[in-house]
Amino acid sequence: MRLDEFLGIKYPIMQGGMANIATGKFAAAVSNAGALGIIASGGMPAEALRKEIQECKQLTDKPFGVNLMLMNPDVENIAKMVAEEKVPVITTGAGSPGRYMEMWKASGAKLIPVVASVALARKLEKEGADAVIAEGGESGGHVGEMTTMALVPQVVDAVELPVIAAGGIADGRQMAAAFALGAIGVQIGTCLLVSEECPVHENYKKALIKSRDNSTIVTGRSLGAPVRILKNKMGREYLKMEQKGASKEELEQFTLGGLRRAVVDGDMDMGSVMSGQVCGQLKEIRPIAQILEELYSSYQTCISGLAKS
Ligand code: TUI
Repeated sequence: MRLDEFLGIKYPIMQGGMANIATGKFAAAVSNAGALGIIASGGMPAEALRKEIQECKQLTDKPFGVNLMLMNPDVENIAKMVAEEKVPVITTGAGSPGRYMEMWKASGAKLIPVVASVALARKLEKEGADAVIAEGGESGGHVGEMTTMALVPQVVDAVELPVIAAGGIADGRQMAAAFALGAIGVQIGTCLLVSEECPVHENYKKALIKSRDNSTIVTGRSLGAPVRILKNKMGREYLKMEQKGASKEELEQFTLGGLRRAVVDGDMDMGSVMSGQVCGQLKEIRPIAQILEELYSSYQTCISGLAKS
């Protein structure tokens, strides 16, 4: 079954979490345009996230989801609250959601954790996941070690569950490749950052459009929490600090509030401008509906071209 049938939506496309960016309003806009919109919890407390969920419910009658960042300090309360709010789809990132799965299943939600390894996919299948998102390290933000190309088919072979591919997908060729690897659909993030509806600062969108294939770097490897961002002054200084063996506290202090500086203040020098490696493909700011329509129609053109050759 394809992701569009599985979720009851128009396209086999879902939106990635995107902390501090994917509000209830943004997720509703994505859902209204035919993909699955996802509200990101990021570092938000439970009650602030509840407001976003309620706003999303008012703005769309289509399915939507919530992404739980498992490193969130308020994760216990958030886990309970999303069950209370009967959110239709729950995705998770940056850890294993095993301990919450029973409670979420009882609320009727579809559970779709993000995995960056075969081992976690297998574990979550046993614990009751409905599908998994296999996310390669081409993606933005918190990343795993494996590439989408290597990870997706290995997860597809290891579990019976439907697999959604993520990381490195921004056009129809990449979407066709995801299906060729055995995925039932795709999760996209970076290419939606340059949508008209995306609430990031204009400087963020402009920086993405100016960027190239090799414009991203990964910081935080020494802490075991690698994060892909656009290369800037902060990223370069961070890597230097890591090379000099800076402590966890020093590094965390240095990036504290970095995502807000980028998203809200538009500080492209000292902000954490999270982005996937597809940034070099982004050329203009367009409405979400147009981005999705073009992604899907170019995917169809691509697969029909393959059939002829
Ligand atoms: O979670 C993400 N991407 C994210 S989270 C995030 S929030 C943030 N904000 C500021 C600084 C740092 C992060 C930004 N981007 N993607 C899903 C993902 N999950 N990628 C990798 C993983 C992952 C990694 C290890 C999942 C599980 C895991 O191990 C768990 C285990 O127990 O094996």
